[in-house]
Amino acid sequence: MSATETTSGVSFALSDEQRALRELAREFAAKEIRPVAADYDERSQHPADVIAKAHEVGLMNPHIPEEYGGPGLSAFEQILIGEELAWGCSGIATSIVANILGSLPVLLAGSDEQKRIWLTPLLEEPLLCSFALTEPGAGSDVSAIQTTAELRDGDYVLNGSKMFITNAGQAAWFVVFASTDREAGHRGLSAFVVPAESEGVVVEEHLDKLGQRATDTSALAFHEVRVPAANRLGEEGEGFKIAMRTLDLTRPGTAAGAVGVARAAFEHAVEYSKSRVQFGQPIAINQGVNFLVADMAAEIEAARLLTWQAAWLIDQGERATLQSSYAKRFTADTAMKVTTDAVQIFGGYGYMKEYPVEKLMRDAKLFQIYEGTSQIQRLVIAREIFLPRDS
Ligand code: COS
Repeated sequence: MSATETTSGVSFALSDEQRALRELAREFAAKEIRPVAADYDERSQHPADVIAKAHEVGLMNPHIPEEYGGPGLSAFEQILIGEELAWGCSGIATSIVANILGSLPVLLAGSDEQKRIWLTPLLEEPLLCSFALTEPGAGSDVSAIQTTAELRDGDYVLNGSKMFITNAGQAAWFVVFASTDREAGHRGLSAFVVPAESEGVVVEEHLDKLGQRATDTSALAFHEVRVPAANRLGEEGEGFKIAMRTLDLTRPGTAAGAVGVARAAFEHAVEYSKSRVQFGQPIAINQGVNFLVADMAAEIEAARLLTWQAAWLIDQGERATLQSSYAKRFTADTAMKVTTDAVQIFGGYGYMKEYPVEKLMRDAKLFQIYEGTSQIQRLVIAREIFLPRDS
């Protein structure tokens, strides 16, 4: 498909099962997430109890296939859930859906045995796993990873540090990307499953963030950490591609989260503009306000459709690098714009913690940064246009 070719054969109709799934997630977000969101945000507290409830009702690990004990939901069904959870609170939602990011490398590159060892327990109890890619000096530039994995007496020995790792302080295991061949650049990166309890693994600090504060984001260090060779995912040197293929699949989920945040801000803005009276009439009457709301509505709709398209393509078994980056870029920037405009509509009240929209604006900012900044998405899109890859 070319960069501007619209997909054909798309149906916007949800099946009864998909409607029920969305309703389950919506109700969960309304009853279990929204009432506690401000408190978790204020305390920057990991939402262990909400995660346990999400696990209990089957909203965690939707991507794990039935043969490993999971529900095996499609990418499209996963994003239906993702939008609703983030509508509740994107900080809490990120804590829940980060298991998808953490475990996808195992699903993509692991052997059948590795999948049974690492994925099945995630279904049995609310265990967390983390995707440990980013480093203090290697964020956008994944090929600059400095963590090393050296083969010694049949084990790999890991040394290095990781930064901004979601759920790192809570995870049972990490997928760590490390260099097995420094000379080979990105072709020298490999991926390993590292149990959190391994000797030499240090969760360094819980980082204090602007938004999505309910998500635990921590730094990690590895000091002479021995990892059995059986924990390597795929072959040596395949780590970079495993990371890229993972991000192709997770970016639509992140995009759905951005849509959920934008939708929440939109709903608050509409309600407020109908009830706030200035100059003797609701401010919704003013074109200056209702044009803002009209743009919000249209952009959220476009953002959702791009997200649905990316997920749909994945479900067709197609490579969705381009469409995932379209969705991630557009939804993140839309969430930032919509939440900023919602604060504007609330005026002085919008800037106050007492009202919900300042949190949404803080939360939205992270969508333009994590899982590849909006600039990296543009870079991916431009490369797909000018230098398309075959696989
Ligand atoms: N799927 C499969 N393979 C891919 C791929 C993809 N989506 N994207 C790139 N590759 C392959 C390329 O084909 C190339 O293969 P060869 O080694 O066979 O030539 C290799 O990977 C290197 O690709 P490229 O030259 O494009 O790599 P760059 O170092 O220029 O980096 C970007 C590419 C910038 C896109 C990548 O580093 C990136 O995505 N950065 C952002 C990382 C990110 O999202 N971090 C957030 C942390 S996770 S919360």
